[in-house]
Amino acid sequence: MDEDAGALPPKHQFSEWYNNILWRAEIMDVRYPVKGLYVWYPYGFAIRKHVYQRLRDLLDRDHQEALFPLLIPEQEFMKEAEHIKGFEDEVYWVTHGGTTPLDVKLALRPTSETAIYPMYALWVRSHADLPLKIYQIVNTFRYETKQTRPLIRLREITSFKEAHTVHATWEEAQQQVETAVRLYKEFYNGLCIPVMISKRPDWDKFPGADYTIAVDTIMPNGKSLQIGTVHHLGDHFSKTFEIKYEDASGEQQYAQQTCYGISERCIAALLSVHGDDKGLVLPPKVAPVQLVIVPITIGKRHEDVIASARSLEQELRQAGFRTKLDTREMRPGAKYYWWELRGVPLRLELGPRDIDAGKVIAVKRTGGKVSFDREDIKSGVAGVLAEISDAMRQRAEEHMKDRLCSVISIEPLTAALNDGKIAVVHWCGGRPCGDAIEEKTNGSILGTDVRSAYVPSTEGACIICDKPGKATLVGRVY
Ligand code: 5CA
Repeated sequence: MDEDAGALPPKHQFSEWYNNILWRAEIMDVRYPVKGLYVWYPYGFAIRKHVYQRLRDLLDRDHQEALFPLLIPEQEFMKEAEHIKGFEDEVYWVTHGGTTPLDVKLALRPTSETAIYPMYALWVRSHADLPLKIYQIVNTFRYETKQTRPLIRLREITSFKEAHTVHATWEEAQQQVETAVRLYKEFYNGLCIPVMISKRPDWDKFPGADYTIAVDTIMPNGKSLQIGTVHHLGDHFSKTFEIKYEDASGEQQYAQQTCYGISERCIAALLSVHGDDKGLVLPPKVAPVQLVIVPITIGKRHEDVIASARSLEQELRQAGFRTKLDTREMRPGAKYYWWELRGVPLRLELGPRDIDAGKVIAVKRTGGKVSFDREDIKSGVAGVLAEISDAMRQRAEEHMKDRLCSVISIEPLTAALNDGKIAVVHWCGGRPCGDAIEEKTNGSILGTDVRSAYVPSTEGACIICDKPGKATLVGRVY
């Protein structure tokens, strides 16, 4: 790593900060020679591992994990009309096996409905097979034409968690949509990332869905980032793929379906929402290293300090904390800088005087120092890590609140978006007014039916036509 390449740009220069933090903290290497494809460094991958483990744990409560093929035969991919329309410009096709042209072209999955649902047609037989709730975590490919960005808009999405559920009735599928939204809220709460949940306008729903509920967060530059979506698919796909079940009275019925996905955008949000001018700030629950011990060794006490630090490391590891003892031959200050950049939540400093006094000094990545009695180190550390999580969550929520505003006419709306805000307006729900809002402000309608503690679900006159309208989020988006 090029450690001499100057300082990290300040966080308020967000795009430079983001591009820098990715290589400086060894998250992604962007030098892979294919546009939109990036390489996970080991440290970035370790963050991913902890984040995705949390996602798995949440899903494993009542979903089953499975794995479907990457390649989808053309005739399956082409079955659902809306779905094809939505994805036709984004699909990579495999046309040859070696030098032999394939009889049937194969799509690299952009998402897996058309890989999974032909199998669901075989698996679902009777109402006793329902509900069926399966997920997989895979790579997917989308030939994105908007600007690609690491972790945010990829052509190979490496960490696509997609869940696909099958239900007997539309209402049960609707219930599942709500359950999935709650699950995503819990996931992001664990990452201390505040979210806005809303119903996307019809023209922005998933191709082939009845409706789409989106989970967005606000990035430091004021743009909103869609970090998860939940789709009610109705019977669009079950009719195309013949997913039918025999109901209690022996009748054949088309099933009702949902699907919901999260990608490595959750990591982009994690790094961006919490980071600061010194680098990353990772929530303890997903930090690959939760505690770093930096021994302060001076002169004769070297051996003694290292021995104490080792025993401290061992004790904390045994207690289940992801602990790292940094014995490299570097100045302590350089080590502090190194671990701060990488977002380690708590640094423990141990010098001869601390050892003699039976103390350990702890420095929080979120600011502030505490001194622990060596004997109470385990409970002390656990308490401080919990405090760090709370402080991070609170700080992120304050940021979100600061970014939200209410607006009742179009000029102030444009001004608010220019100012990096996400605005709540009233909108009648009609496409012409929606288009007018988007064109006049160069923004996007995120959605209606907003579920956020900071957005009152009021009604009022549409910002364009004055007819009755619902609270609607508008912002600039990634
Ligand atoms: N089959 C459904 C649910 S799994 C689906 O594909 N939905 S999606 O198109 O909305 O994608 C799910 C989530 O993946 C999105 O909400 C977004 O957060 C993320 N995502 C979509 N495209 C990309 C991309 N090119 N790069 C990174 N993440 C992406």
